[in-house]
Amino acid sequence: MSLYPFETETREAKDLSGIWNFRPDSKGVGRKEKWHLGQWSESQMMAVPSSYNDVSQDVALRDHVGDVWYQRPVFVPASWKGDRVYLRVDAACHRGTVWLNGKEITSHKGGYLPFEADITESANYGGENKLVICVNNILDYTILPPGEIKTEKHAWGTITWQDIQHDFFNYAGLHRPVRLCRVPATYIADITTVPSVQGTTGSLKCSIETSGSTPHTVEWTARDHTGNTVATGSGANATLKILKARLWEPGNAYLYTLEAKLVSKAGVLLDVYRFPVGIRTVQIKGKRFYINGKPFYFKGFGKHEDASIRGKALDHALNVKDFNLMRWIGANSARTSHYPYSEEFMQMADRDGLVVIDESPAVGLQFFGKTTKFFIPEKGGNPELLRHHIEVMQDLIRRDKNYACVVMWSVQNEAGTDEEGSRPYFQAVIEATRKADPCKRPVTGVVCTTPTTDITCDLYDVVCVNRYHGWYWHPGRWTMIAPSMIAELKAWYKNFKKPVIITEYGADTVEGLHMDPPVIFSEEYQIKFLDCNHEAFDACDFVIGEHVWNFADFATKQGITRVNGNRKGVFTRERQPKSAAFALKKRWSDPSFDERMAAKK
Ligand code: GCB
Repeated sequence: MSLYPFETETREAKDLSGIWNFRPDSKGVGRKEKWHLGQWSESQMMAVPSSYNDVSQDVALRDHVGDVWYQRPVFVPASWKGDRVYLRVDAACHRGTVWLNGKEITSHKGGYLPFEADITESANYGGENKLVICVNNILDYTILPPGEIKTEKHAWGTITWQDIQHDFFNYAGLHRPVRLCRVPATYIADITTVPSVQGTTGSLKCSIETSGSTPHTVEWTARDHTGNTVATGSGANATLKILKARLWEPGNAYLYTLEAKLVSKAGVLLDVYRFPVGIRTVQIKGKRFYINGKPFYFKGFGKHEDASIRGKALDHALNVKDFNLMRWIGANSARTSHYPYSEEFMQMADRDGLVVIDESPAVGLQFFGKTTKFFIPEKGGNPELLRHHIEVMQDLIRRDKNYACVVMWSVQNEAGTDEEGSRPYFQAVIEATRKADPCKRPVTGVVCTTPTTDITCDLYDVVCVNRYHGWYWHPGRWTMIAPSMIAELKAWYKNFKKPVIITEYGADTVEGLHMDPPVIFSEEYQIKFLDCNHEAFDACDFVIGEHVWNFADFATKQGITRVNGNRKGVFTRERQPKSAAFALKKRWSDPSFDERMAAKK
């Protein structure tokens, strides 16, 4: 995977978003019948990017399990010959295989990270190319998130379905853009920046990976928002020093433009890449989390990439609305629960000053007493899962390492971290994560175990806990929330001596349902539930953050505990506020809130 395909004077990217030809492969015959040759006599229309599930009137497509096929013609300009040409697929959920002109050019496992195929040799320049992508949505125990295909035999027949252990609909398809890209034959393959601050000087330690045979030198320039050069450097590794640097701050982001140029010995520009970069520091000391040396209290949400009709697809209008709502309500942070979000989302967070906990797609590694079997290869577990998990963390960090908004990695959500085998498994994942990040950000994982049963939390820098007193435990009994939460939080701190973020607390709420005294599912209960939790958080000086579950209502699989999806949103799925939104806004927008949280005793 190379750099995000920003265009420059040496680089081009054609966004292939639009209507593609589409065929669900309900009988699983596509490969045998060579659908990859792209000679289709019939097909449906499909939007890219989109999940395919909710755009159809066909229940079989909504609940489809297996392959679907996408196809479209692609024109590769003759002028691109001699350069490096590649296809970039930003997200094929959950497995993608790509053919160009009938030849397989790449395949990839994992639905939330980009992958590429070099087509420099195989493209038909100055003419049409047949692009075919097969996307498979099957989840098993070798992929994140894990799942299982279940079969039940009855006298009247056999039924088969995809079983999942996570609480969001298994949307699938080409969820993010597909692009045709051109870079020079000798090009910038990757850039790594490590920011630091010394007094009023900001430093960016920059390093570059290049590819290609033309000998070259590297020139670096950092510019401010007016285009003024504020620092320069040269060489594959350089440290740029910006005097009187403006720092990237939560809610008050400042981004410099970093430019890297490859110049030939004869002084010819070979390649140039520019991207926005923020300077900030992150540190944990004792009970506090510091950004730029100031104590930071996380207030915000666990989110989802989810909306009606397009499912999990990138939607710029929706993202802008979400960022506006987060600012409106006074949120300063979010977790990319439960998978890496689009690069465009990360860029918006960087620009808007939204602090991000960047999470892997390891959700639902809960095997309910059978964890040993999955986590320990010697006991029959599949080593493929751990290998894939480590690879996903490495790819995520390669993709997101330069974003100032990312202040912590989350390696998992609610794994069975009280079961034998989970410790060596996560020890390996955490170690690989720390090793992969050049910026050495803190690492966490989100637990739902108890302070006495968890066997992994000492491995993390921050204890992140999902807790639902007054909802899953003692639903409706809100008077119990504050005392039971305080007792539990204190036990987490006593046992692990790390700052604590409550990464999930929330109550399903049907907008328009009013009950006084408060009763579960009513708007009044959501407010009461949040208030009682806040009373507990405010009483614990080691609590450094609160992320309400969830920002907005979202789709789940069908089940008797979900009435039209998960309704714990503070906003509806259409992004309208429930009453709790106004209560949260009052708490989080209070000018003294951040100061009070920072000074908690
Ligand atoms: C959790 C999960 C989240 C669910 C939530 C709920 O603990 O992390 O994915 O949606 O609970 O509402 O049940």
